[in-house]
Amino acid sequence: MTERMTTTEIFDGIRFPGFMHTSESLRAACSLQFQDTDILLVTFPKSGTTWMQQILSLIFCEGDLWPIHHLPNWARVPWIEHVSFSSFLSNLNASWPRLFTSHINARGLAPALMKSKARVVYMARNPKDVLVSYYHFHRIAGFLPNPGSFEEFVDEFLEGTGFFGSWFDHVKGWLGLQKDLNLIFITYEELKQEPRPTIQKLSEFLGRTLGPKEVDTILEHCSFSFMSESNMVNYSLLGKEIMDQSQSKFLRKGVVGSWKEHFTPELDKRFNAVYQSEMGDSGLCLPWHMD
Ligand code: PPS
Repeated sequence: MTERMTTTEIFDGIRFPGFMHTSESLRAACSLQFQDTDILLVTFPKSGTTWMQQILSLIFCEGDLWPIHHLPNWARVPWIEHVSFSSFLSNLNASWPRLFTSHINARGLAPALMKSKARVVYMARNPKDVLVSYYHFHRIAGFLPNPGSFEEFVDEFLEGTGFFGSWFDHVKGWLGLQKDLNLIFITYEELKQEPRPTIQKLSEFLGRTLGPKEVDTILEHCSFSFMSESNMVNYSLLGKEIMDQSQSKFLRKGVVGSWKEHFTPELDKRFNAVYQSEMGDSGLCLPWHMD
């Protein structure tokens, strides 16, 4: 199981951890036949993927919490590019729409998606918080290389040469397709600051009307405290060689703005300059303030 732990798979010029991906699994994801009823969660890593996987499961479980307590997130809302995707696919809950996850960029995945009316939930987060979360994740994930110094990691992030490619290309690619796809854009920050209306907006997009009690149940089971304790979403089911949470937890802080504890004024200036040149004239309406 751990034999590809240090393998890097390069696909379309982007590095992927070979432990979970092969060129075949990545190619299969990009040619998946989506159904109109499918729901695909797309994120750049560390943008709130697990949080949204939990929310999507809760929206469709209609009060039956068995899957929340007994099935790991990766089986409920599997990554389509994962080597084991086909076995997850055959075990999906038949009474839910097919719920999928992907970290692949729009260039790779949008052509297959456009052949259907599948709904896309694109979740994104302030890139400085993504970067900090990703840095800590590289320290605990056995299938990712040691991140080196924080400064080196910032450089790699800004160059877009890290695992899963460029955050800037990911966000610009997917949000640039808002008119072509059946897509809702949700931010980590709005979910944190206004969870109830954000979940209501999301469930309306997904065609589910939720009563206030259902929303209460969702809010309780997607809270940082509940998820931190739940083996089904906190990745404690994985062995230490895959994820060593003795140093830092997968659900680490779960806050907005923890980047401020890590960025020096010099790094911040460097980041802001690249952000401005990459996103400044993108024409996208992005909610993050970089200061
Ligand atoms: S991954 O590896 O790409 O699937 O990681 P991902 O799930 O996208 O991101 C992990 C970060 O999301 C935070 N998280 C949450 N924040 C608030 N509330 C809830 N319920 C929640 N669940 C997960 C998690 O703590 C990671 O962020 P950091 O900043 O590292 O704490």
